[in-house]
Amino acid sequence: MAATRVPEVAETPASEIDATMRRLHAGQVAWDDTPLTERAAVLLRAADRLEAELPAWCGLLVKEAHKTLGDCVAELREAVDFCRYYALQARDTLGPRELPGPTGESNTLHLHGRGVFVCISPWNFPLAIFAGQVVAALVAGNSVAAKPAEQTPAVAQRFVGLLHAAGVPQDALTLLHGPGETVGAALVAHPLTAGVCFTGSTPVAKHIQRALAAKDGAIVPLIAETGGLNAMVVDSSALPEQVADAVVQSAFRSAGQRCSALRLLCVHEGVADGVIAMIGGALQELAVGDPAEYATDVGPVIDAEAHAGITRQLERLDREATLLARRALPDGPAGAQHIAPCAYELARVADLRQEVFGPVLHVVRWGPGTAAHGGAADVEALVAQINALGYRLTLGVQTRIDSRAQRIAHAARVGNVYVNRNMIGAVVGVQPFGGEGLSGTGPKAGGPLYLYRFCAEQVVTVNTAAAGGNAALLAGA
Ligand code: UN1
Repeated sequence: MAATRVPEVAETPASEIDATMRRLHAGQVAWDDTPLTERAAVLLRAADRLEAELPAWCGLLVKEAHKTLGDCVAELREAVDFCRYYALQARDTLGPRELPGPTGESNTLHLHGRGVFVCISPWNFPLAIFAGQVVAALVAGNSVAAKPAEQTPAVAQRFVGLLHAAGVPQDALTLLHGPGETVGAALVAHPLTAGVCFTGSTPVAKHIQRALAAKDGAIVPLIAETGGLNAMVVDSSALPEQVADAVVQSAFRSAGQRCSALRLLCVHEGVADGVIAMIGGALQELAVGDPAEYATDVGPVIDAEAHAGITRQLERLDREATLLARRALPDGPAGAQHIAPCAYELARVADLRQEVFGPVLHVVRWGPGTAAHGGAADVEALVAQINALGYRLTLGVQTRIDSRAQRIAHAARVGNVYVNRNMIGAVVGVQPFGGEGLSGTGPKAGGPLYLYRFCAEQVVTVNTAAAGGNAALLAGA
């Protein structure tokens, strides 16, 4: 399937960026003064519209992001959930709050928008992550300069149109198109930028952090959600069928193009052969093909550049690792931009050095018999090796021993642990999502702390005794 962009959009000229930021800066004041209930109502209207337009959104997501229909429906659901969750969170938690203190004064905590928030979002969730960032920043009282991924401008454009129609003022939200290196960098460096929310690669997040640190004038917060080298720990008590199902969902769904996806399956040596054989069998059953076909499990990767990059990484794996299984690709155009789902065995956890953002699973064995060549002798050593990878996003655990699952979860330095299930598709509100270390800065999207990071806090302390005294004097006068 060809990587068509629908429609071609022009890059925002450098000369327009400054004027746009000034307009958004001016517009933020009125938007922040709009009652919280009204800002929340805008998000609720947007959620209703999104839901009503499900077929059109699925059509656009398939066309522009090559998502399977199942992924499109899940993505729309997530976007709707973000709008409703942040609307209700904002109403419940962002209003003024009296802080009890000594008598004779009142103390009130007010939360305001920080100013112009720059939201930079990825192509792998062009609707859900784009929407989540933008509506969180807006409902907190910020104006937003939104820069979507270059690969998915039309989804972003349609969503911004929907938000404007739902009541977001033109001067509170603008879309800017173009590469991160030019448009993204100019937005981050702009003096009026009051915060940056970024989802994408770890190197780009670090680049943004350095650029923010180099700015004069203010210390600007960054919310970042980046990559992962996500592992699943399988012990000898795990249910093999459950493991195979969880692995296939976590490693190959969305063609592996999720930061939460499983990259490293760590399977106990006692059950490894059986589990690997079962995964190899399941791999052959995956329907690889046209994402617009209802039955397709694995569609193409996003574009030719991604395809070429993953292909290079696979050439390295062919040299350095052992191929365990590979699903043959369909012939012809349907297979043109697909990566064949596959699994490779590595000797050690530390041999996994980079995230392969595609349907590529790495497998290592652990247990006493593997220690001689650097394997982990026990589960504690295994978790220490996984922690040493430095990414701290998701972890899967497959065991029938509850206390072991709890011990692993406690020792693992990751943001989201999934026990005896797949490890993707965090549900907004109940599974706040995000990591630390090389995986990001938090707070977790879809969680109770997220909106606060978009807010500036102000405490107003009033000497009420003085006011009361004055009032009493005046009354007596
Ligand atoms: C990403 O892939 O960039 O839980 C993050 C999940 C998604 C992850 C999105 N919410 O699978």
